[in-house]
Amino acid sequence: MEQTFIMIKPDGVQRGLVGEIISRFEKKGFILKGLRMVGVERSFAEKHYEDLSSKPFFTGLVEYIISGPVVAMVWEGKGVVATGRKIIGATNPAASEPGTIRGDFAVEIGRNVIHGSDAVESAKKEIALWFPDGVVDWQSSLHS
Ligand code: DAT
Ligand code: MG
Repeated sequence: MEQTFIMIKPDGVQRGLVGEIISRFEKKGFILKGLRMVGVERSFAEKHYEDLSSKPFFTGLVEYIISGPVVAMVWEGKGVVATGRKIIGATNPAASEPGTIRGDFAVEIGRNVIHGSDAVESAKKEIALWFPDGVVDWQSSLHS
């Protein structure tokens, strides 16, 4: 089953949006398979964002991600990578539709609350980076 990597960034944690964000993914019907609160090291943040290392905003982005704990998650479900990106909204909150997480809770592109993998391949890479020991392989027992 498809999985994606979702991270609530330091501003999302500090603004008390952890429950709201988890709730949106849960209510949609996606399944939480991994959850960790982490204080990220600089080198780890640089690795996570290595594809953006040539961008002018890279240093500021890394500073932001290491400025406080983040909540790292693995969510599972049909089409969860693409649908997760829709739930999150456009990168720049000025362009994120109302009803999306960034559209509802963010203003600044440099404080956009949440990260979500942009493709199935990058999701696999990011899950392996953030959850090197794997995730919990549980199935619902609601239906016996
Ligand atoms: P996304 O997080 O939507 O996948 P991305 O991978 O292109 O976006 O960039 C990663 C993060 O970098 C993004 O969430 C916020 C920051 N960022 C992107 N473009 C930026 C820009 N032009 N100025 C400042 N920060 C930017
Ligand atoms: Mg991205």
